[in-house]
Amino acid sequence: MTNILFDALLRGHSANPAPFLETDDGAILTYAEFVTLVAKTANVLVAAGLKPGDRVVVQAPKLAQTLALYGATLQAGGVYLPLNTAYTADEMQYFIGDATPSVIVCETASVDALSTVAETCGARILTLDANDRGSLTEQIANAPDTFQTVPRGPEDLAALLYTSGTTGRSKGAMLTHGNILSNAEVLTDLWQIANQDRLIHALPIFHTHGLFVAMNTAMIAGAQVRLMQKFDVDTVLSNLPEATLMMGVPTFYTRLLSDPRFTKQACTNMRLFTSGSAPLLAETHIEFEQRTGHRILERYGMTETNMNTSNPYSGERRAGTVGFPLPGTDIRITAPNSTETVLGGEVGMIEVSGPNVFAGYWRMPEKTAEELREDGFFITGDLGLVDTDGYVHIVGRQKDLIISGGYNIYPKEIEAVLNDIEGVQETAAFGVPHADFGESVVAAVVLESGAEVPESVFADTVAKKLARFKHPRRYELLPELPRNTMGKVQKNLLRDRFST
Ligand code: MLC
Ligand code: AMP
Repeated sequence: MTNILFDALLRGHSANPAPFLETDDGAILTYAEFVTLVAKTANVLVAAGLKPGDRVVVQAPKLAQTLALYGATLQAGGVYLPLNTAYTADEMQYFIGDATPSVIVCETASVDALSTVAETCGARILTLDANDRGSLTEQIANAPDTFQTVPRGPEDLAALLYTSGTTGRSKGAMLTHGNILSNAEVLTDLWQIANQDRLIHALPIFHTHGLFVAMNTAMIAGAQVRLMQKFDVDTVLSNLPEATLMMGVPTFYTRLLSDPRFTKQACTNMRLFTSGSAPLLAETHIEFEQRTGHRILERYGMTETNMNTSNPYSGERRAGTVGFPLPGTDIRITAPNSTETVLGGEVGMIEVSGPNVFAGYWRMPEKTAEELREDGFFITGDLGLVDTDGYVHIVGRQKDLIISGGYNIYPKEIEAVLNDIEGVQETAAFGVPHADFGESVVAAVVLESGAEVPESVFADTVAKKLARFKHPRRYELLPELPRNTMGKVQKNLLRDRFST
């Protein structure tokens, strides 16, 4: 019996002695050792109560063991649900309550905050700390090192990745084995990833980019991965000479360019730099080529759809574009609120269909129906056009979303927290240009007449509820918010006024 994603990623590596993961402490795990670690981990998850189809919530440091949790969940037929390590207890409680996992893996320091919600949904908590210790590691030491892989087909769920809503609550995007595998195979082939590759992996492993795009393609190809705790210019520079491949968000590349040690000589072995998750400025693309001789390959994706488009590996990588639809993926550009496609070259809504497109939102059929059309096209919320040469350009976003350093921040979430503060009448969160993160968050606040609220109250309240990367970096007190004749807040005016 087959388990299509697990088989493609790991089955062929059970006796592969080649190095797979090299961590910051210099430790190297071979593919064969990793497959054994995955099997042991799967035994622990099953002993903790995991059954096929159950969710495994993971909020854990970036370790080889954390990646083994991903492999083990797949092998045991579970649904992997990774969460940002920056999320607060409030945020975590929502995700756990919504996903009702049977196993939660978190750091020891988070156990108290999560135990009530875990109990409510009947989940067992296992711990995994940054030093690779905790109850998970202890149980793995005594676990059997083989595991009978649970069969899974293309329609079975493999992962649940939360993405915030432009209105209301975060939604879990249901990704099937077929979605994830098809996309990983296409990218491995298109970008010619092979076992001679050595990948600089500085992305977090709780999002599509670092987990699926980077790790799945590496595993399919049998490539080596230099797994870095986080993006750090010094660590990347010292590892560049042996590397062939790097995947990053634009902030990685602007930070590298601001260091004079980042030169053509530093990249002599490099074969490919890819960028995505946020717009790469054409000027960064051009400066990068002048400095290194490499043209960054920009691609476009999202949590619900995996990757949609990519600039070519061999043809022209065009600055300011995200390239062509991936093989098997269709892109259409539609007129506002319709399925009619616009005339060639005109701007409209980017819609995507193909085997990469998710199966819908977890337990939210109405939201699924709003965004996933009956003919299989997903309404991305991104505005774009296809030029006469077939390159897709993203020109804006219809969805109210801020992308900061590659992380998505939904203004609605910030506004809801601020609006609850006593004395606050209304608020509007919006993004302004930021040299390092691309965009950063500003909140405009209107107080009730006569109310006085010190700024520290805004910052403290937000800090209790929301992950640090979502916090407004500035608060602006206004007598009222600018609105159009329909009463809608004109965030573009706020953006223009406060972009300095
Ligand atoms: C960290 N901080 C951020 C931030 N990251 N604030 C806003 N936006 C971010 N992205 C906070 C820190 O908590 C810190 O708070 C302060 O900002 C400065 O931290 P730093 O040391 O400069 O940040 P650093 O740790 O270096 O992180 C920056 C980063 C990281 C860009 C390296 O954010 C990152 O790895 N981003 C990648 C995100 C990603 O993988 N996205 C893919 C999503 S998938 P304080 O308290 O010190 O002020 C997707 C689909 C697709 O979108 O197409 O790929
Ligand atoms: P997420 O929901 O976190 O997966 O983020 C997906 C969003 O990131 C997309 O809908 C786009 O708005 C944005 N995005 C991803 N890649 C690119 C890119 N190359 N250029 C511009 N925006 C991008």
